[in-house]
Amino acid sequence: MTDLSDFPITRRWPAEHPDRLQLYSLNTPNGVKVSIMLEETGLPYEPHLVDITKNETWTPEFLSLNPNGKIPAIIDPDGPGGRPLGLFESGAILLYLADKTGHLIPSDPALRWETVQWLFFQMAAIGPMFGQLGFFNRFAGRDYEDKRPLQRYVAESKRLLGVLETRLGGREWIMGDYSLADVATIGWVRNLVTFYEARELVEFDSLREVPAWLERGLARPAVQRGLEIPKRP
Ligand SMILES: N[C@@H](CCC(=O)N[C@@H](CS)C(=O)NCC(=O)O)C(=O)O
Repeated sequence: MTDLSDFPITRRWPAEHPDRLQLYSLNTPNGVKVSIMLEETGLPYEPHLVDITKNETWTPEFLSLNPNGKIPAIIDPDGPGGRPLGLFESGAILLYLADKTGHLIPSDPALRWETVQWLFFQMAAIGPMFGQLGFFNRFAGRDYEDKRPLQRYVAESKRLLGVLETRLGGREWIMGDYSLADVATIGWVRNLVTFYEARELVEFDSLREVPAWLERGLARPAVQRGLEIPKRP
């Protein structure tokens, strides 16, 4: 049986099945990227709920796996060379899982890089900008008198949705075929128009391609399962 005792995180979140990939996460837009990916690939895994509302990512055990104190993070007991590998940053984890399983990334080198490019677009633009919009529209920033930060993130989020809208013209998915770029982006767009209550603010319904793409994504059984893993308490 695989021994994960070298990973202090397993003391707080013990592995019942140490031979399976260990997922430390919560079903936030960043968290669900990995659970959707795992559900899509069919790789056996054991999810552990890390409650960010209780600051559990800032415990020494969690920080031992991700010094940046953020979900999601994984340990793959069967990493490179058959040795356990710990990994954080959702984009890195998606690429790792795609390479490991041969799923959701094209093998053609040019198409592979194009997919990586759209993954980075989500990581560097969609996630941070939508996240700030959420803060200023739905959470603590909502009470700020100065509305300029909110306006800035609304404008930038609308612009980014426009980029996605253009890209999806004539394509069913971001890369044509379903890929990890869609896996990375679906949860964020869904969150923007639901949890962050920004549907009207960003004039989502004036778009054609993005809402249809979101609907296609949300219809996938693996996406539906992944969005609930690990479920908020
Ligand atoms: N760039 C990171 C961002 C991860 C991230 O921001 N995670 C949030 C939840 S969506 C978190 O763990 N927040 C807890 C906190 O900051 O206390 C990734 O993509 O993995």
